[in-house]
Amino acid sequence: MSSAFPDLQSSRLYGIVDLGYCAPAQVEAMTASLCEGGVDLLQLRAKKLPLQEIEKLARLMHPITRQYRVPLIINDHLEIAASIGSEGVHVGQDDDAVAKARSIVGPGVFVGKSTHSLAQAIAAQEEQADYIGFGPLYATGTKPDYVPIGLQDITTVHQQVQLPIFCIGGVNEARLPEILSAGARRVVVVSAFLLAPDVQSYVRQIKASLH
Ligand code: TZP
Ligand code: MG
Repeated sequence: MSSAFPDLQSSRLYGIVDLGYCAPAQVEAMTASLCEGGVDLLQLRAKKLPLQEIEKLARLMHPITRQYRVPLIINDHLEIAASIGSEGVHVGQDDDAVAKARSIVGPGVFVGKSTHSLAQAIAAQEEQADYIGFGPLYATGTKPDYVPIGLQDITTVHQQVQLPIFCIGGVNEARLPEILSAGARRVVVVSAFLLAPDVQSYVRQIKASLH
């Protein structure tokens, strides 16, 4: 990743432009609001759009994220990440392995991995992911088929995994105190950001609680 971007260690707040909540026509404005509010990382996640459309959205987002020095991370699509030159990619348990992803996007691009248990988090560390998502902590409509893992493993995962750990799944302002008390240091927020009446100020409030 270019040194023009802050490193992952200093990143606390991760936003996702999820096309389940945000129409393609809103992506540009949403990207700007999330960046202006203060996300440290931003992902493009579009489970149902054709590849060409996803690439178009990624190309729309990238100049904005770059301007804010926010690394752009592409979910699932390694070829799109490689073709637009995003700063990161994110893979799930059923996607390509970290090494395969790295071989496609190149050594300067970080590779994040979703994990849904302590064992998967440890395995992702062994696989040399650059960061992990850990959750879903709570039941969430953004990933409806997953059983929530709760808060009880957050302390242990931080003891056993040295990678940056982003706790995810149902994170919102009301729950943040208990998530942080359980030992989380970094979070991903999706629907609570994208559905907020004032996205920028909601992001700003969450960010303030993380530092
Ligand atoms: N991975 C685990 S939970 C989740 C993903 C992508 C969705 C999180 O979205 P939300 O809306 O913040 O619960
Ligand atoms: Mg995936």
